[in-house]
Formats: sequence, structure tokens, C-alpha cells
Amino acid sequence: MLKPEVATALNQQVELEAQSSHAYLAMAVWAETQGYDGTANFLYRHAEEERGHMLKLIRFINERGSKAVVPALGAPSPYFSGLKEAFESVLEHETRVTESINEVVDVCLRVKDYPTHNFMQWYVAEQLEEEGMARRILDRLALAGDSSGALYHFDRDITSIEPMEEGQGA
Ligand code: OFO
Repeated sequence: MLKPEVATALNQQVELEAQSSHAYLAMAVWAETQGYDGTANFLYRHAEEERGHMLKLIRFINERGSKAVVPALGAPSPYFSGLKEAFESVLEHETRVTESINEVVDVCLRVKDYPTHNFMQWYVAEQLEEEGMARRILDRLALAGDSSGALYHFDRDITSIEPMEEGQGA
């Protein structure tokens, strides 16, 4: 059975992963309705990945004899002024997720829960990649500026970032 402080920290992480999935889903809808189809596909897949992160935590909590809590979620922001604002919000979000994962790891060390500490290392590595990916996307967007031609190419090419990220994350 998980120690109560570890179960609480993991369930808070479940909520944050669920919020991430929800936020990226809303962002995908925004991108699709703006005509950014490549970005929308990227974000729909990213929303699925975050749901996968949530499920992995839920299964772990239950397997360790505790009970996962399925959280209530608020509606995420449905509007963005452009791709730059959308991906700035992705980076902000991922930075928050990283901080939260580090806190879970801290709790595990404090109460000497080494199996959960070991389990969380997958998330530590995943966050490094996700933050890196968000930064690379923002770099590309900075190069594109306001040029509609460059943004068109960005939208067409964004999916090419994914296989590398997924391959590294698995
Ligand atoms: Fe990108 O948040 Fe999951 O781990």
C-alpha cells in the first residue's frame, strides 16, 4: 500500500496530466478551426499522450494497493492570439508539470518509497523531452515571425518533430 503522502502526490499528478490532456485538446480545436491542420494533428496526438501519462499513474496507484482519484476538470482556454501564444502556453504548462514531478520525487525520497521513485524516473525523462520540444517549436516560430508563408511551412512540418520525440520518450 502506498504511504498516504505518496498517494496524495501521485493523485495530484494524475490531475495535472488530465489537465494537460484537456488543455492540448482545446488547443487542437483552436488550431483546427484556424486552418492549422498540421498543428491540430500534433496537438490531438499530444493530448492523447498526456492521457496515457495519466492512465499510467492511475494503474500504478491501483496496483500498489491505493485508489486513484479521477479528477473533475475545468474548461481550458479555447482562444489564442496565434501559434506563438499557444506554444508559449504549452511551455508554461510543461514547466509546471516538471516542477510537480520533481515534487513527487521529493516526497518519495523523503518517505523512502524507492519503487515509486523508480517509477517516476520515466516521467522525469519524459519532461526533459517535452520541455525541449516546446522550446524548439518556439524557436521555429520565432524564425517564422509573422510571415504567412513561413507559418504555412511550420504547420506543414510540425508533425516531423513527433517521431523523434515519441521514440525518445518510450
Ligand atoms: Fe507533458 O506532461 Fe505528461 O508527463
